[in-house]
Amino acid sequence: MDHLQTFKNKEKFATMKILILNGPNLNLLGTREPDIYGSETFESFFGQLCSAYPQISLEYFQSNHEGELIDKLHEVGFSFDGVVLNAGAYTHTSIALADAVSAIKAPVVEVHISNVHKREPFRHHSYLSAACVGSIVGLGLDGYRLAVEWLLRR
Ligand code: CA2
Repeated sequence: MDHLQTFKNKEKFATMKILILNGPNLNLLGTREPDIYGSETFESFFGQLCSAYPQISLEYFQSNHEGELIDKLHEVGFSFDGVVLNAGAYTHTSIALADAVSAIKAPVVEVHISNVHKREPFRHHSYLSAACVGSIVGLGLDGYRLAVEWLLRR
């Protein structure tokens, strides 16, 4: 029975596809403002994440353009098993991104590296939170890993 369960888990993980989607300016991670965002590049972190989860298919996409983020959500939203979304500053401005998250079938977990609630008031509101299954804020890059872990176990 144990063996069967392990086999079933492997089967499930083998087919799992998760997208990590980063918005504007997050391509600068590791190069500027290390006090807020840390000193690791996302590429380096993503390499470690892929090594930690060899049994699933992880894809990473970053764009500074709102429409490209929406297009990517449409592209994967009916075939992937989940999306981890850090929409950067579009979090606080974009009804269009919130509509895209609501429109797709894949569950979307919102992640913010910094604790937005400890920062300027304009960062306290997210248009995305209500459309997402949940949010992780202020835990640094580990928030992405925790979001992936949750998507795997749901
Ligand atoms: O804490 C987060 O993850 C944010 O989504 C980051 C956004 C900010 O607008 C949100 O309020 C919270 C900003 C991303 C900018 O990333 C940079 C990284 C390194 C250097 C400069 C900017």
